[in-house]
Amino acid sequence: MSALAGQDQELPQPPPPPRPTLQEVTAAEDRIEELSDSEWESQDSEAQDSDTMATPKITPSEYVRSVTIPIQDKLATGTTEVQDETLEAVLPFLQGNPNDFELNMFGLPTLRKEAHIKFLKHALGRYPSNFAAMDAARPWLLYWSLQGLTALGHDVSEYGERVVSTFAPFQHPTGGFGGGHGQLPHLACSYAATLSLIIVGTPSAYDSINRRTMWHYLGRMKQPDGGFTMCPGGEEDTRGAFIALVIISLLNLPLDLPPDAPARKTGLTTFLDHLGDWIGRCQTFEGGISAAPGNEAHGAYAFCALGCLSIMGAPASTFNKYLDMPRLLHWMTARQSAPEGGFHGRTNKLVDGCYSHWIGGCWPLVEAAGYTNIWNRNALARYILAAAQFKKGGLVDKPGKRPDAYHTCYNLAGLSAAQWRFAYDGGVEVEGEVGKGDLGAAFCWRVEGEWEDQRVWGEGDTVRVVHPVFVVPWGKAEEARRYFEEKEGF
Ligand code: FPP
Ligand code: K
Ligand code: ZN
Repeated sequence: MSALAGQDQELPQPPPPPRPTLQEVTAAEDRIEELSDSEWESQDSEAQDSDTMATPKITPSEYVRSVTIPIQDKLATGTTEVQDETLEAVLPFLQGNPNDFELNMFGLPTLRKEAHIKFLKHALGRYPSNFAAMDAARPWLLYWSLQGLTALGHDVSEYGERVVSTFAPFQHPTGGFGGGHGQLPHLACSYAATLSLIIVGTPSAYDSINRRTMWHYLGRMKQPDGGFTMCPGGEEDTRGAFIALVIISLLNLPLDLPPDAPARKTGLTTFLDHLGDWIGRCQTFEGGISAAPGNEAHGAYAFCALGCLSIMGAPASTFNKYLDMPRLLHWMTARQSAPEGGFHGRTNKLVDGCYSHWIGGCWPLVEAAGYTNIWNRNALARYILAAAQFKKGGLVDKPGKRPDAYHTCYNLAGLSAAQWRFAYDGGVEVEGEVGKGDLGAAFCWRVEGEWEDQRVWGEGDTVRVVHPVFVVPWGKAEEARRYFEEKEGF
């Protein structure tokens, strides 16, 4: 199997890196914590006398503040054990440079673009037989690889024609895309296919999407309570709501439900009916957002919910209308792991590079709603550069894990959220601007520039701007929407 038709390459099988022990990592720290301030000082002068620099020139209390390890619960549980193991795996990469990467001017590993490009090009190639279980995820493998490559500044036009011909048989005669030829359509596949074709961005890529049948297919996913299912009879969750609006907005489909949409029987007439209220019902007691009303708040579903609201209208209006923002911000700020600096997806769970996007990508959206400067973008960039880069290329969940296209794509998208400053220009009318029709809100973003005042990434460590709502290269969403706005009807 291959993500992309017509290529013959072996997927690299790099060995996992050696894992340092917790003992090695924390031995010096334990010794520091056992010392009083005065003992510390005498140790320090002894060290200087013997002309070695065994301990840093700070007091224990300063040290504890500087590493910001949160207060630890004395009760040991499965949760605290895996958290300790995670710290054991991550700390050496934050404190040193176990992979001997080249360092930037801030002493952090540089973004190893060429190695990651090589990894993603391989990810577009052939897979070993055990990847057969991933067959229905081929659209995803293509999207993650293409999006990751563009974030790294790689020109993907060499793949354009093959992307179009690969997806052509995945499109179902009744609308939407499946995971392969002959498979039933599904919103996840339709999302990955649509974004991949929009990244290619040629007229033949655009025209390969049957917009009329897609509109009918999305109409069949709309539910009487306002949400969307992922396939007929499938889960109704915030992914469905986000994906439906991404596709309607990018392809400039009519906002009216098609005449054959079952939800019309219950009085609904447009894709937006009851949608904001349904998203609001997904906000939980913790303040975060879950897949569906009553579930546990989770980063990936929160991004989908905020992305959906960002397409429905200006974030400042839709977020404040449908969500309790102080509670949401409280939950979001608690998702940044300390001292790791990366994000985890839900309460009491582990830092993971993919949440660099699922949570990291929520920040530009809430910033567009007016809530700024309440997350640590440098800590995220540090986790990605120091802990999430695999030695032989590709990015990972956490040290000790193997790289894959998914974690490579979403670490890089999270790095874009950390590095780039956006402004939301809703209401500003510019001649020739796209997105003036229905669901045009996500076309009102502007790139202000890179964060410059405080940063830990060097010139070469900057990724290309990733669109904060559509998660495609900056400019590609606008080009697609313009193309479909200029088309008469379907
Ligand atoms: C839990 O996995 C994670 C999920 C159930 C989220 C999966 C959903 C996405 C990745 C979002 C998809 C988005 C779109 C646009 C379709 P886990 O329990 O292994 O991870 P955890 O311990 O980090 O929660
Ligand atoms: K995980
Ligand atoms: Zn992950």
